[in-house]
Amino acid sequence: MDPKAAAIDFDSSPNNLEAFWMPFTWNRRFKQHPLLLASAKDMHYTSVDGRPILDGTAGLWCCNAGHGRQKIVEAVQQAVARLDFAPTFQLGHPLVFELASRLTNLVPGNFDHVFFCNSGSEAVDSALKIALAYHRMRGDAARTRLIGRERGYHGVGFGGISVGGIVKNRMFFGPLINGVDHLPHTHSLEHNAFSRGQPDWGLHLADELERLVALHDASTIAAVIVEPVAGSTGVLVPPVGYLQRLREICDKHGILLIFDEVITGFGRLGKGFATEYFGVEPDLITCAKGLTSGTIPMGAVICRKGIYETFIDAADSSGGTIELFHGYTYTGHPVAAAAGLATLEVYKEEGLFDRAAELSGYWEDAMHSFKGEKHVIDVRNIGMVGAIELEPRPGKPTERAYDAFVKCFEKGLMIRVTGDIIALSPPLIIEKAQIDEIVDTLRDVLQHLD
Ligand code: PXG
Ligand code: PLP
Repeated sequence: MDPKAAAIDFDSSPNNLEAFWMPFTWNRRFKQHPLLLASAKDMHYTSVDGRPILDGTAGLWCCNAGHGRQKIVEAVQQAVARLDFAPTFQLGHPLVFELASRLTNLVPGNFDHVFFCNSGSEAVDSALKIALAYHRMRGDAARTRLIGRERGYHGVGFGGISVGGIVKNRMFFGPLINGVDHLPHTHSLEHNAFSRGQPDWGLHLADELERLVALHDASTIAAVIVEPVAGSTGVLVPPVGYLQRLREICDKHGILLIFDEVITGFGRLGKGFATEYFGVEPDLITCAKGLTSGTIPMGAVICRKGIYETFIDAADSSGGTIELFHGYTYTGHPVAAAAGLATLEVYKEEGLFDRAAELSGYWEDAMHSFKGEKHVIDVRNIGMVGAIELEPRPGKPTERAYDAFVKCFEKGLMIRVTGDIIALSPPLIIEKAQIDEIVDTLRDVLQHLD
């Protein structure tokens, strides 16, 4: 624990909290019963009242190297003092080129260019735009349709919610972008409850892509986007062979495959990326979160060989122009780039991806020890991710899991809940004894929950 961690002086009365419109939060309830964090170091947060909180979720699936890591902190401090900002439109600065090269080296296979942005949502919208423009640059401009998946989460931009499959994230926001269709999700309590790792049932669901191709015709479809493991809607692990099958069908029909690795990237599954873990190569990878271990916002799209060249060649053949009419003020921000470089160093020096792989068996056993526990109707796991699905209270979905979340926080453990599913994804520096602590605290909470 950080010896400096202590209570801080903060007026947490509802009035003082009012102005901040909190994201994905029941603001009214929160401001009456706030849960506030003051500091963080390694595996722990400290609450404003000075209590240590074990981080069972790496913040929001992002702090894979743990908190307040000296190397990253110092890199950020030095970077902001040296070059606070530099445009990357028609200009550049060294760190962002270095980070792009490091990232392409980190992904096995044919990935050779990186586009930077500031979040997973922006990475998704960037990837969708790159996919659409790519086909147009190749003279295949009719390929405009995008295929997502039910229960997919791809952030909150209009592109991301359109291909995403979460009703509440879509229903309030009008017609969204048109020409989108969805694959079925792969979650089935009936067939797959308590699977360890990848479930055996569900490969046939990938063949639904053939049905969509038959319906729309391949010549109208630009790209398919999926999370290799759906994170946000409760850790839905792909059935054995499912991602391979999607790749085969996309190849057969000239459709780009996008893996949204915002959660699965940077060691979460015990490899750098899910593409390596599953042995399936998409055309575009979106990532964010673990790229800087959550310290500075940054996202990226990593492109398979041939994508970038297509843009360059098309621009050359029209006499030379900007190849991609897309970018953010903060694309490749120097402080974020410094954070990214330092984070990759920490992952490498500490072997954190291998560490995750080594711990994943212990983690799996820990998660599945909840089988038979009060309220538990499913346990799922892969790499250093776990989910415990609770039976909802009759007529009151989400309440039971939310109560578990608050009780865990009171007992010094941070978990994440989505619907009635508890999702766990600790920093990859976690010790076995801390895995035991997560299990003991959560078990105690579940046993006392109505
Ligand atoms: N794609 C995927 C697969 C994600 O998981 C995003 C895109 C969007 O990233 P940004 O950086 O724009 O938030 C995400 C983000 C949760 C939770 O509790 C998950 C995310 C974000 C916040 C909460 O499951 N995933
Ligand atoms: N809105 C206005 C008025 C702008 O000038 C800009 C950028 O210059 C943007 C939005 C986009 O901001 P960002 O590049 O940070 O995404």
